[in-house]
Amino acid sequence: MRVLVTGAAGSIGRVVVPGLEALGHEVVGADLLPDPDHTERSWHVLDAADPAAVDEMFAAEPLDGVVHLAGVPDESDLPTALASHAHTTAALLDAMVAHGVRRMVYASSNHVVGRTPHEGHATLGVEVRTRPDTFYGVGKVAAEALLSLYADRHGVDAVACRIGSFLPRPEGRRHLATWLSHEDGVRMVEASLTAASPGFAVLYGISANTRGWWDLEPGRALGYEPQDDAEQYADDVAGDSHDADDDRFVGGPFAGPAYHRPAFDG
Ligand code: 15L
Repeated sequence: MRVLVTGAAGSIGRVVVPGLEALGHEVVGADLLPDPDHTERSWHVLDAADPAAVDEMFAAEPLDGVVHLAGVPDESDLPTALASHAHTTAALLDAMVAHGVRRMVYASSNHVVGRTPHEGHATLGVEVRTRPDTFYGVGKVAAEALLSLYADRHGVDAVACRIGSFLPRPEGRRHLATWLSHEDGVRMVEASLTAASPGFAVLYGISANTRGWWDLEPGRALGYEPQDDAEQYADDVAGDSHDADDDRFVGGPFAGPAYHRPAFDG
């Protein structure tokens, strides 16, 4: 497939872009920054929240799908979160409809349900109430709602991947449940890109962690079969570096008071 990857220079993009290329896909990169690899691949330096710039890019590039990774990967004020996650998604979806592109894979986040108490290792399904822990999570919920709207209105196939902790290896106790390995991340994106007619679908982008509390079946139904398990690092991660909020809510520290702030900072 010929795939646009937004946020291609970001922490996930730098793994997913070469991963998709290794699987035989042709990647068109888009980011606020130039191609960090200085390759020959097609690349657009733009803000994905700018509808005119996004439409111009689609007019120039024949595409089979979009992997939307762009977005501020941390908490911000509400206007920034909505521009970063909802406006970018809407601009891309409008361009997809205008230019006949049928598939979006979206980097959503576990923080859309981050304020859910996880109560030990009870499995959390994708059908639970969205329960964001931050304005970051609110922005991701809004983006997921846009995917649903465009799937219903325009028949776009749109897969929201609620990514956990995308890291080379777990760095703390919470990550034993939330880790998404780099290799599984590429598997997740590839499966979401190529699954037959998913319509609007949601999955948890998490590895097959022994201590995970996520229902991985919705991902498996789309062909995402995670291979890695954070448990192999259990002896290495610090056991006492997290406060009580880490233990109560699936969003970990994002759900704690350190992240409380007014919606409008300015
Ligand atoms: C995310 O969605 C964030 O982008 C990242 O900064 C981490 O907080 C990650 O989730 C996580 O939950 O570990």
